[in-house]
Amino acid sequence: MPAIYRKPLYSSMATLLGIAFLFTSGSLYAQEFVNPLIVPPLIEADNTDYHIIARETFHNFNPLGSDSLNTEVPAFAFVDADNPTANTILGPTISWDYLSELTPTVTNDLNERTTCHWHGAHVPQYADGGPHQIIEAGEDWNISFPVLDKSATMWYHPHAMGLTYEHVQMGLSGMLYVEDPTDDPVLSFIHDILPNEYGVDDIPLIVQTKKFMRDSGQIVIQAEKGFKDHYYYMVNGHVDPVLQVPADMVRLRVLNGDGKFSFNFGLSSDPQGQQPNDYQLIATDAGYTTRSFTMETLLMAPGERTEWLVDLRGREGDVLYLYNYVSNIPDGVIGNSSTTGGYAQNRPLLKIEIGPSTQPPSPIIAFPINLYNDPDRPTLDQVSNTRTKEFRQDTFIMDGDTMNLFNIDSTLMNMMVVNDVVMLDSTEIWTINNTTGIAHPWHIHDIHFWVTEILENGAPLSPSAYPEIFGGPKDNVLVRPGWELSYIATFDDYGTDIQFNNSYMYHCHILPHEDRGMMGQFVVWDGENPSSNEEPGEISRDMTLYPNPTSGDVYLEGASTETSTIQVFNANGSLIRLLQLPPFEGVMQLELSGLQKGILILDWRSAEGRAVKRVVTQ
Ligand SMILES: [Cu+2]
Repeated sequence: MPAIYRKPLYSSMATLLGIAFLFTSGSLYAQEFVNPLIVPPLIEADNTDYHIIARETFHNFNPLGSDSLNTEVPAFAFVDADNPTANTILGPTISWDYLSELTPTVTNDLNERTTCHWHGAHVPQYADGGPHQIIEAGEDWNISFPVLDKSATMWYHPHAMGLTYEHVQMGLSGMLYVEDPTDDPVLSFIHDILPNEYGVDDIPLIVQTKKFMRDSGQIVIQAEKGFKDHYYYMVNGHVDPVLQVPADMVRLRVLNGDGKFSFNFGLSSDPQGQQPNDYQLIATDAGYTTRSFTMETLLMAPGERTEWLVDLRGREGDVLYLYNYVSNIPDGVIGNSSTTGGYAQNRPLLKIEIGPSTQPPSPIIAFPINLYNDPDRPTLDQVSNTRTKEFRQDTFIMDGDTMNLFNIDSTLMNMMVVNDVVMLDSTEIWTINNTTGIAHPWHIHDIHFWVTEILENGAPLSPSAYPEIFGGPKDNVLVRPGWELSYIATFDDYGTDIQFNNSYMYHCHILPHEDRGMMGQFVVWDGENPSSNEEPGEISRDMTLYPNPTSGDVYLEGASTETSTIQVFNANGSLIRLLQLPPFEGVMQLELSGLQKGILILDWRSAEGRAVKRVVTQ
């Protein structure tokens, strides 16, 4: 193995000068389909104290290809501490059992901070791996928590504030499976009828893109945040790989692990994608669909997972391609031709060669098959609160520069603002409105949701036309321009007091958007003392807020020698936001955007005393 590469491992915009694109013309690289598909090693579910390491590595993304990308490229990877030499850029596939108690360790052997987020998992805040759970360079992250998810295909990736896209592009991501619980009769029956031999008839497919640059002879991953450039498409870390499967019922677990692009997946025997084959959708992000749905193409946004059954019985000797039908990707969805400057084109991504049957006969005779009606799925009569989030594009002034940024509710992510307080055990309807011209994938941590309604420019869409959105539980969904998408979810477990490091995230899963602040935080409040750090105390001083009433920003004039907090209540006395202020003397802008108009009561607690004041927003 070459010596560890100590130059910057990825190029940012600041270092673009002097670096050449790997492509010199506008054409795509030639497709060869000579690289084997890598199946990441599996960490079995009985390994409850598994240990993974984020580290620097080298990876050949095109090891048998004739293209100049056939070379060792500096990268980052998660590796299994017990099997660190596995030749894969993707992390091991980690398997969890329902209700098992896990005590994993994540070691950061990089030269910079990172995190490890279990995307899709219903875990405590301290184990979520979001921006508050930083693992500094050289440090271990030791956590323990129970598995409360059932039967799902999830994944894990870094989530450090401002660094997520770079770290995922460098290679840090892996699959996370929750196995079917054997004590649930329905799920264990489903387990018995579905293919589940890992890497044989149950295949993980992680689809991503990367851009490469040549830097003084060394090819490096280029992780800048623009959209209109040359990308290599890869599955499980190899460009244009080949997979051998038996002529049996085969299960594909597909993850869009890309940071930017949506893909429109189909299967075809034709390298030009003619006459796509049917396949069966059997699971969405967070678990099985209620029944199987026959699909021809399936639009998947960054962060989304689906599981498919492909009936290959009797097809020994045939070839199928996993195909990206770019020409059918709707307007405004990043990944179609116009949003990539014409770069994205209809293209096969994976060649599947069908060999002889090796598996026992599948008991499935015909489709559709009934799958799982989750008894814990919330119903409309349980709803106790609704809230609306808006995808927007607004002008922000940052360090003197005017920037036009995608955001949620006119607010950019602030680690010290709890944007939403959700009551423990409540069932809520959230509506996500997209007022921008670009589709954004909404992802929320902690919970799974069920989409209840989509309005497109005010008119309802038919759920039967979107089984990949309405057919099963989700944690990640593409909200297209002009859509108002509503979902129902229950926020049970893991109630806490209201502190910033007890927050879960919601955000756009186009990672450059997330990194630039298209993210917010919520706390699941247990209803006890809002903040156990502070006793309420007597109101001991005044504060100056202006303008009041206000139609926009609110400023606090005053001083505090230490970090202080402001609890924001609505007219009903519900705590709806928490702000943390650094020590200051003078005027501090308060982040109150995105809250409903009306009377707000601000309760400021600082070392100097407590002040309470009313603000009217209009
Ligand atoms: Cu976005």
